[in-house]
Amino acid sequence: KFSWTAYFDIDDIYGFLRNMSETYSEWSELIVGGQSYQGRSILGLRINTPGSKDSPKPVVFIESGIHAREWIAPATTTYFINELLTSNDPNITALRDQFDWRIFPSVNPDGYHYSYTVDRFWRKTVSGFGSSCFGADPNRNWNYNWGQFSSSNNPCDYQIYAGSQPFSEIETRTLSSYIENISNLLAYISFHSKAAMLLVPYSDSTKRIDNYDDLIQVGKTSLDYGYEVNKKERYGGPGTAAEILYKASGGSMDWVRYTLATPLVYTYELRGNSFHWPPSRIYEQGDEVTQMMLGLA
Ligand code: 0X9
Ligand code: ZN
Repeated sequence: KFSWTAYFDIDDIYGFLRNMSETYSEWSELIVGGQSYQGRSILGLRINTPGSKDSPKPVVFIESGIHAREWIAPATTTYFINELLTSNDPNITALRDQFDWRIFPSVNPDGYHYSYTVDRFWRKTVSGFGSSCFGADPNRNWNYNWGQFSSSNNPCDYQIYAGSQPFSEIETRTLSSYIENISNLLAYISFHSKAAMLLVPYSDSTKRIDNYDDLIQVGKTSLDYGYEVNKKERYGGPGTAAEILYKASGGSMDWVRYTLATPLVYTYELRGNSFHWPPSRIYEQGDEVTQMMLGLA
């Protein structure tokens, strides 16, 4: 039985999505954002309450779990889906009705399963599984300034191998083409852990993008809302990864911003003092993210 008191493997997460799409079929549908190396679908949920056919709503895209070991991200994302579909809080029902949500709890499903069953700290995809070194960092593999910063060209690098070329990984290649075909994309949000900070594009440059001030202002409001849950430690930022974390190239958010000129693009680094943040923390993180999404909206 699916819950937020434990971490679940990919089949259970996908089972939850199927279940929700059946229970709330008027408001939601299963969507396939791409494919994985081992033949899994990148499954997500579209949440779009009726009445929007005539006047399309702005799309908010959530990409979560691109790094396999950051389990709090998929757990928080399913928590948020559950809030959107089941809450009676008028703020949250308004949030649900206001946007056309595309939410993908685990965009690296093979890596997540490998982390769940074999190697807890696995971060990459599992492409080329069977050879002595396999997998690439899917957040170094997107086709914008590929291979520049915090990127390795060594397939044996456990963390930041950027892949043999941009979009060498089927996950990033298929997901990027799904994203390109979305019209009306207002916001692209990526969930990672565990730096507890809010990042804005670009990650490999301190140069400020044209709506930087707006992004920071909206981001601050999002963090203020989140603070009401934890009330002790603030998230760092908002700021660029280049300024407040480290420079990194080939990430999804930079590609989305550069290629699609999406107005609102953020990476939320969720909390944790280890990639294995105890499951007892899922509720708090889920509530915090729900508030942060309200702040953003
Ligand atoms: O290094 C990363 O990919 C992210 N940090 S993590 O510890 N979760 O691995 C930071 C991502 C910053 N954003 C982009 N590079 N697009
Ligand atoms: Zn990450």
